[in-house]
This record gives sequence, structure tokens and C-alpha cells, in this order.
Amino acid sequence: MPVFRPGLLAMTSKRIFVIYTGGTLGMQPTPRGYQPLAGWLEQQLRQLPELQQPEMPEFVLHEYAPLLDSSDMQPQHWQTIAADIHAHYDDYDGFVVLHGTDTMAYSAAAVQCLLPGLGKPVLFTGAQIPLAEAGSDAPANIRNALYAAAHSGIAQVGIVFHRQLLPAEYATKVDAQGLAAFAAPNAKPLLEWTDKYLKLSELVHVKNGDKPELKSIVAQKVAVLTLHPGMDFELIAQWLAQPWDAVILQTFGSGNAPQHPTLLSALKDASARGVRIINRSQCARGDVRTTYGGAYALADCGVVAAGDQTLEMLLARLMTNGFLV
Ligand code: ASN
Repeated sequence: MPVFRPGLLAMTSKRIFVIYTGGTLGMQPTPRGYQPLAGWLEQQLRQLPELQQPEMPEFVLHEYAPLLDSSDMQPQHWQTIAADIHAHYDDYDGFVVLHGTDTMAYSAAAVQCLLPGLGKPVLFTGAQIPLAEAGSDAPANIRNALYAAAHSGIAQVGIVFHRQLLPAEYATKVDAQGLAAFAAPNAKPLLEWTDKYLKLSELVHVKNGDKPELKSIVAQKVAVLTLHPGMDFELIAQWLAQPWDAVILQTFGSGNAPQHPTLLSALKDASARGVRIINRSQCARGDVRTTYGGAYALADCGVVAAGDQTLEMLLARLMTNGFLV
């Protein structure tokens, strides 16, 4: 396993393009909760001691207007991020996207789908505590993201958070307030920062610099339906009759649903009309399998098993016309 000793690296001439979309990282307290503040972050980052070390790369900060809480991010924002990376691709060694944590895993998954054939690192990071407040996790997260974008050799989209670099394909937000906000229950971290070392897992795609393709978002009417005991299947059947392009069913355990005739016939009708219906487990770890009758019943209705894909990645694939399974 390759190991980097940050302290021993010589001065670097690496250049990183940083896209700042908003999020808690750069927010200020106001009477109506935390809000982003335009034009504030760059000066703060230029003074941050963590970023002044010789092994840290140079960076250019591209601030979006308006800065957003990530709950306001939409597919068109994913497209803008991917297009900006694509437009600046040849001029930088890697890319860091500063983003709110709430929908970071969705944006990271989407950017991965929008830039197939990526040959350089694209690392999303943010914070749970604003940089403006004591005890903020922003300095360490930004430092680790910039460092990994310059030195790790990773050629994929990842999320750097709380001493880990997780693959965008498997990352999800698991903690609303805690600093270890992200996990990849079905994958290993690509990198982990220990006290002395940066450990690189063997799973990384190695950097080759190749310019990716830039795909476009395809407008889709997608809905997510989480199954639960006590559902009203008559109402669900009416809902499934709406003109969806795709429905992600969050099923029980290893992909099971109640074998209720009203539900099953509504699913069968919808899939016969061309609605793509996907079976994804509502469990965080594990995958969808035809182990039980409930999963076979869904497959008989034309419902497609999602394997171990995250909700974020499934949505991203649906919205970019990528392969689902
Ligand atoms: N609401 C914030 C956001 O997603 C949460 C955060 O960044 N920690 O923009």
C-alpha cells in the first residue's frame, strides 16, 4: 500500500481549481440561522495556516453566485460544476468542490456520471461547523482535500471528510450534525489520514490526465418511494399511475416488498407503460438479491434490482442516462 509522508514532501508546484458552491463551510450566523456570505471565503483561505505549508498546492477559487445551502442544489447546478471542471481541465492538476454536506453525495455522484473517463481527482468537501466558528472542521477538510487533489493520484470523484476520502459512487451522508458526516457502507475509503500517514487503498483509479467526456443531464420525472408497514396500497396505486419516467422503490432488507395484489398490479402496469422501476434496499449496507418471495414478486412485475447502488448514485445515473445495472 503506497504511503505518503506529508511532512517529507518537497515543495509542490501543483495547481488546483477550487469551485465554491456554498454550504456551512463559509456560512455566518444570522437571526435566521446560518447563511452563506458572498466574497468572504477567499481571503480567509489565503490566511489559513493549514494551507501555507510547502507541500500544499496553489489554488484558484471560483465562487458561484449565489452561494447556496446545498438543499437548494438542483440538477442544473450539477451540470454547471461538471462543465466548469471540463472547461478548466487542462490547466489544473486536480479539482476541489466546496459544497454543503446535505446534498454533497448527490452532487458528487452526478458529477462522476457527467464526466466519464475522468483522469484527474475531483474531490468534494465541506464542513459541519462554519470556518467562522471555533472548533470548525473546515480547515482540516479543506487541507486534506487540497492535499489529496494534488498528491494522491486518484482519477475519480470522491468526498473528503473527517480524515477519509470516500468514493462518490458509494458515499452517503450518515450524520446530520456529527463531524464524521459521511460513510460508504458498501465500500472502503480510498484514502485515510492517520496521525502520520496518508494511506492509499489499492482500489483507486490511477491518474492518467485523460480529458473526460462532458455529458448532459436528461430531464426526468423521478420519484423515490420508501416502503413501510401500513401503506395504503390503493393510494400508492393512484400515485404509481402518474406519468413518472422512473420510480426508485426503497424496499425492505435484501429487496423485499409486501406481496399485496394491489401493489404488485400497480407496479406491473407502471412498468408496462415504460416507467423504469428500480428495487433498492432501504438498508445502508448490503445489496438487493432474490433471496425471498417478495423480491421475486417485484422482479415478475418488471422491477429492476439495483444491487448495492446508493440512492444518490441511482438518481445520478437516471438523470444522466447512465447504466443502472
Ligand atoms: N445545510 C448545509 C448545506 O448542506 C449543511 C452543511 O453544509 N453542513 O449546505
